[in-house]
Amino acid sequence: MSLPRILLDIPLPGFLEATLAPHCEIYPWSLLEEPAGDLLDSIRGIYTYGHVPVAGELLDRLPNLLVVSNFGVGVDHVDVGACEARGIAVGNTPGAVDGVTADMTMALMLAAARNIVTGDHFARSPGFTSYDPSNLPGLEVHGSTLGIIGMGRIGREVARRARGFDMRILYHNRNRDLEAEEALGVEYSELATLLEQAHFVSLNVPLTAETEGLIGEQQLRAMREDAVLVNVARGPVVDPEALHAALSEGWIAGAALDVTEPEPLPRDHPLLGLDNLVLTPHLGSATRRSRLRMAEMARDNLVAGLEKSPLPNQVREPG
Ligand code: 8YV
Repeated sequence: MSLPRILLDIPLPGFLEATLAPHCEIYPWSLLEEPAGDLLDSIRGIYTYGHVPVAGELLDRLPNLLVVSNFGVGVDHVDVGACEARGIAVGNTPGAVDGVTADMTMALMLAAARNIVTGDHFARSPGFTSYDPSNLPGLEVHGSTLGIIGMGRIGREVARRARGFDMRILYHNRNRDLEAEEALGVEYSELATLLEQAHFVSLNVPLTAETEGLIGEQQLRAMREDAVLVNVARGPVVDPEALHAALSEGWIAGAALDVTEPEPLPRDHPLLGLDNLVLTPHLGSATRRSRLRMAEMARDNLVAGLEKSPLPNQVREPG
């Protein structure tokens, strides 16, 4: 019996492709350049890895699509409503990325606060000739105030870690989370108060119409001058022009971004010239174990969708 056919947005590394190969026949995204016809009609699944938009017009070209399986938790690139309207199931990988993304949040916060990247460059440079106690004074993480925006699964993991650093933890979320307050000792805060008080502001929200541009000029100006902004969520949550102004004019002390808008930033983007910015290339969930967990979950969603069974992790349009 022939295997169901799926489209893959960007080529997968071998160890990930091996998880899919027994279950489906994989076609490249470039297939969509072909005119409508039997091959496109035969596509039953989409596996997204590289964040390509999966929305209306594309879905119209694949009339027999059953499932969109996303390798990752954030499905901001998938029009879930349009899929639901066509009876197409959408799957993601919650849980697989929570701990690692929270680890990355802490790593970026510490890196920005303690000049890890600048310090590394300096320690390798000819300029480092002798120990100097006035070198690169940083900010203290322990005992300071952390503001977590988005108290979902990742936000909670960040809070758990921050408790080990004796931080006071404020959080802002669409809904107050009394259980998290009780379990993690976090304090609910209006966004304005959080921005005004936090030494570190961590963005842990999904990208939605509500969170796009959430941190712009007004919010950055409201932050403390010694504050650091950490974004492991999605680039468009932060306005990049406003962030550049904030960092170069000293409205805030620093930022650490694992995600940007656009991503990657153009090589001549002014943010790339700033020393008070730590930047990583979307490594939030980049550990080998987490990649494998994500691959297994994404495969299970894909296979279930191809069999017209309920997905183990199905995304639903809110409301
Ligand atoms: C993934 C992520 O690596 O899970 C997510 O939402 O942002 C990342 O951890 C990415 O989505 C893979 O394409």
